Amino acid sequence: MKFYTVPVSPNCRKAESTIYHLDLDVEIIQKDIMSGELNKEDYLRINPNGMVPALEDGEFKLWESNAIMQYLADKARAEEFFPKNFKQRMSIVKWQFWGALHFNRSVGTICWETVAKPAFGLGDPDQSAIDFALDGFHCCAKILNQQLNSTDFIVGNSPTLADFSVGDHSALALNEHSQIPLDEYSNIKSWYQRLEEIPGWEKTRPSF
Ligand SMILES: N[C@@H](CCC(=O)N[C@@H](CS)C(=O)NCC(=O)O)C(=O)O
Repeated sequence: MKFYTVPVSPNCRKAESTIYHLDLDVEIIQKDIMSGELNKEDYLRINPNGMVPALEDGEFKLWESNAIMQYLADKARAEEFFPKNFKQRMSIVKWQFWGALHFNRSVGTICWETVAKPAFGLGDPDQSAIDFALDGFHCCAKILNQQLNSTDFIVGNSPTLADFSVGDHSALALNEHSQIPLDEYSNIKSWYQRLEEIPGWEKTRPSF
């Protein structure tokens, strides 16, 4: 299999970490967003969106990070990480959708404005965008913080795809410049820190 990725991207991080966590034999291919290579014909044949991550397994091509993660977990027969039991599996899928559609929209905006944009030299944080995202963050954070009240990870006491998907911004959110109010949500903060200690996750930590 071949996996196309870029550094720092949370969408790439969660899928690439799944490869390392499950010890899968996959060729990692680093792409460069700024060079325009994602919009060249040969890459658009792999992902017509011109985005990373993407996966090739022979003739089969897959994009969308959460779909890639599910594919990889089933390939690895990772029963604990992505169980076959239908209700357990759907409990994980539910959190993957929630992460993509709700929680990480807010977290992503705040991390982009406060950590990534300045680190890439792309200008100062836009405080109005941050404030708007903070409202969304508080709504979602209450739910996640409550979920993490009695377990170390989102679905039980060991990591699953739910944690890798919902936690994809962990390093940026824990960054000293991030304006994410993690001190108000201690369960989320310690869960993010717990994620950062998982070897396969740690391996893809951004350099800032
Ligand atoms: N929903 C997609 C989002 C992928 C995405 O936004 N990828 C970004 C990097 S984080 C990208 O490739 N951006 C390149 C561009 O927009 O030109 C997924 O989960 O895979």
